[in-house]
Amino acid sequence: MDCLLLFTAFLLLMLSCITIVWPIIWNMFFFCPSRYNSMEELRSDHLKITAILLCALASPLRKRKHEKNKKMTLEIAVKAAAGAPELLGDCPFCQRVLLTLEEKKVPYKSLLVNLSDKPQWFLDISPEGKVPVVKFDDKWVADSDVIVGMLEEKYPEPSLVTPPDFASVGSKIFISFINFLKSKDPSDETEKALVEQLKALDEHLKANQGPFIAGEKITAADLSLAPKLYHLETALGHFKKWSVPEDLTHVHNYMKTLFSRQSFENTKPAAKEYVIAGWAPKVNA
Ligand SMILES: N[C@@H](CCC(=O)N[C@@H](CS)C(=O)NCC(=O)O)C(=O)O
Repeated sequence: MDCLLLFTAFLLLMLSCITIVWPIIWNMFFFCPSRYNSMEELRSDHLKITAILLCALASPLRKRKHEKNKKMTLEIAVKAAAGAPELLGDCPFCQRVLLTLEEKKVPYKSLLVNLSDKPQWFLDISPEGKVPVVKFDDKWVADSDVIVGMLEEKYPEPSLVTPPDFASVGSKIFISFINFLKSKDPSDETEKALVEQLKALDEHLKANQGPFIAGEKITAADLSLAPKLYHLETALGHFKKWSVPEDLTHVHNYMKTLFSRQSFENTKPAAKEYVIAGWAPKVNA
C-alpha cells in the first residue's frame, strides 16, 4: 500500500513537472480556459495545486511510517540492581530513556545488565561498557542524549521537545548534588551551591506556573531531571540526613508530581536500597 501511494506520488510529480500536455488537459477539463491569460499563469497555478496534492499524499505516508515504528518493540539494555540481576537498577540515564519510551508509549523490552560482571553480549553491543544502549534498525546506539534525540525523531507524537529557552533549567543540579554527596568538609560550600541550584529551579517553576519546566506539558527536560532528583532525595537523605529545604515548595510539588506519574512508577529502581548501594562507593571513596 505504501509503495502504491509512493508510485502515485511519483507519477504525479513526473506528469506535473515534465509534460506541458498535462497542464493543457488540466485547463481544458478542470478550469474555465478564459481564467488564464497565458500558459505561464496556468502552469504556476497547476504547480501550486500539484504541491498541495503531493503534501496530502505524503502526510498519510509519514503517519503510517510512525505507526509502523510504534508497533515495533525496541530493545534497551539497562543497569540491573546490584546483587539482584533480575531487578531494575539505579541508573538515572537508563531511567531517563525508559521514561521517554513510557511517555511516548513505545513498546520496549529491557535487557538487564549486571555492570559488575558485564556479559560478552553486552560488551559486543556497547564497547564502552555503558548503559543505556538501544537497538534502532539493527544498530545499537549508546548515550541517553543521543537516544532521546533519536526517539523524538522516530516517534514525534507526543512531542517531548523542551523549548530552547528552558532546555538548561535544572541542568546543574546533578553535579552539585554529587559534589555535596562526596564532600567531607562541611565548610566547603557544596551544600550552598546545591541549594542555589534548587532555588533557581524553584523560582523558575514559580515564574512559569508549572507544574513542569516548560509549563503544563511534561518535556524532555523533566524526564532528564526526574531520576536525578530521585537519586538526590534518596542518597542525601540516607548519607547526610539532608532534605530539600522546606521553603522550596515549588520544587517539593514538582518532585511529588514527577514521582507519582505512572511512567515514573514503571521505571524507577526496584528499591531505594539499590540507589543507596549505587552511591556508597562514591561516598566512601
Ligand atoms: N553519558 C552517558 C552516561 C551513561 C553512564 O554513565 N551509565 C553508567 C550507569 S548509570 C554506566 O554504564 N557505567 C558503566 C559502569 O558502571 O561500568 C549517558 O547519558 O547515557
